Amino acid sequence: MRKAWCVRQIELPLTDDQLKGMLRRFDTNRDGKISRRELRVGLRSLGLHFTFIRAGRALHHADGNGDGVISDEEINELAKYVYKWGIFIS
Ligand SMILES: [Ca+2]
Ligand SMILES: [Ca+2]
Repeated sequence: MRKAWCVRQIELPLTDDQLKGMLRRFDTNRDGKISRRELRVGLRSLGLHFTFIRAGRALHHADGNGDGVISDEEINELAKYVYKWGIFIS
């Protein structure tokens, strides 16, 4: 199970902008903020495992003002955090 934390099945590393663009698409209700649920669903759509835990940790890390959602200003922090998981696109 441990290996599943390391997502390396795809090849090219995402640039910062690509990653942010991808994260913005997680905002399915288009309110400009990414909720924990949207983050979880989005991560799952990338084929990641443990999305419930990951979404919780990422949100906790990136949600600077503690309102429970990731706003556009906070998306940079979220991108930095998610980047460490090594998400790659083919
Ligand atoms: Ca939203
Ligand atoms: Ca926030």
